[in-house]
Amino acid sequence: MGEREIQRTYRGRATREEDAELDGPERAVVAAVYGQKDDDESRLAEFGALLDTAGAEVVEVVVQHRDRPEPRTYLGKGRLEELQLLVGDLEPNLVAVDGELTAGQQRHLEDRLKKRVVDRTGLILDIFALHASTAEGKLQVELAQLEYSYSRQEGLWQHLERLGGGVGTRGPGETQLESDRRMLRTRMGVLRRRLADVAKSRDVMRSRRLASDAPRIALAGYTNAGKSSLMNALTGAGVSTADALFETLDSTTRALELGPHRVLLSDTVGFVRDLPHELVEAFASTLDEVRDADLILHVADATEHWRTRDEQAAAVERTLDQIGAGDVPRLRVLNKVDACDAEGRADLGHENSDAVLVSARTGEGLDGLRARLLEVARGRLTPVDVLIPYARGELVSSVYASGREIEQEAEPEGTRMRALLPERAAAILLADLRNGSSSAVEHGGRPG
Ligand SMILES: Nc1nc2c(ncn2[C@@H]2O[C@H](COP(=O)(O)OP(=O)(O)OP(=O)(O)O)[C@@H](O)[C@H]2O)c(=O)[nH]1
Ligand SMILES: [Mg+2]
Repeated sequence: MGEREIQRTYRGRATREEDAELDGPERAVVAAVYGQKDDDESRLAEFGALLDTAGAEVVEVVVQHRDRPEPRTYLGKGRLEELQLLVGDLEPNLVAVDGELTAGQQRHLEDRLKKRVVDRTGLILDIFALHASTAEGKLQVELAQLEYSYSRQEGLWQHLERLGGGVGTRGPGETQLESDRRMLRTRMGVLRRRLADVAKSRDVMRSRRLASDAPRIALAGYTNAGKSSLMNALTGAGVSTADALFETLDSTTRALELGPHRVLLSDTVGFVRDLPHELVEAFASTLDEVRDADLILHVADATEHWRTRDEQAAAVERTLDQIGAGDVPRLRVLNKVDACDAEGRADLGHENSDAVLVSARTGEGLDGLRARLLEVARGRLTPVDVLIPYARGELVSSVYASGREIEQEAEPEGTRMRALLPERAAAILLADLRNGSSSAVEHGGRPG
């Protein structure tokens, strides 16, 4: 099967350039069912930002508060009538639903409103399609989109089956559905195999990184928190940043030198509330960097209201659990403090006593962050303090080969060396010394 451009979920255009050629953004009416009243504002703001990133502006909003959506129609009767009137009045390009629609609900709404209806998962997939730039990213997005369509078709299929077969369900419609599903399955199989191949070649690089002694540190957090900006501020990596959601899809890893130490810093895709599970699965291998990290820098946006930040942090933690990174140690980083006033900063300090406050924009707090990362790098090394007999000069070279913070001093019986060594190198050095002249070995106690 030939390569094909990934399709955006709710329209055929595939690039930002093509979007820009249109006259302005598409106009969207938003509909949502929310459980609690008090977080409408932050939820709608976030959904608006998602739409904005996808190239649409919100012209009107209809929110209903209830525990769960109406099974068949999503909104209740009254609200749906209201929405229908609004849509008739405003003539938007689409209706965007901040929630997950079943295949049946989506069809019902589209039939009723005579407009394109996009749900939250569809919208997020759309943004991923828009931002995917590497071959791997494109494969991952296409796989996620197909899985999404596939599960919707299953819904449709069950719907037909529930009708019990017989008049109106037989014939080409049914066959078409089956052959569509077979095609989807075949294509998904191809994509999975290709992704496995890409992952294999990436594994070679990854295992090289795993073999290196440098601690691996992953930036993770809510989308738009400033992870890539922080990556750039620390390493000068030149990763693209923007006031857009899911600007980053592919992982980037750079070395960060901290005096005599170095760590490997990785920037990855951001998370969001209710991140479609299709995407989490499709991006699983990209998220290896996070799962295998020695430390996760959980970056959060200090300018958000604390309640929103708490919810975002909870969503990030859930996703980290989902990808198997639940046990990796965390360091909280609150970014964008330059945009907080004095009072806001004081509150941040009280609320998050062990978080590091930084600004990727002004560089404020980055020294403190570097100091924390330095601690991590030092903490992974084993301090040694040894006396190496003059006859065994090769051991002095071996300390220089992998040691950090090395101190050397000539003593009557040999060379005194204090250093921080990777655990394995320390074990080998001590064993070598023991084999040669066992009396020379001492160990423990930090140099300096
Ligand atoms: N005021 C202020 N804005 C910042 C700071 N850091 C990042 N930003 C802005 O926040 C927006 C998002 O920054 P990114 O670095 O792209 O965020 P990200 O977390 O990588 O986002 P995704 O890759 O989309 O998940 C951009 O508009 C940045 O200019 C900061 O320290 N202060
Ligand atoms: Mg980014």
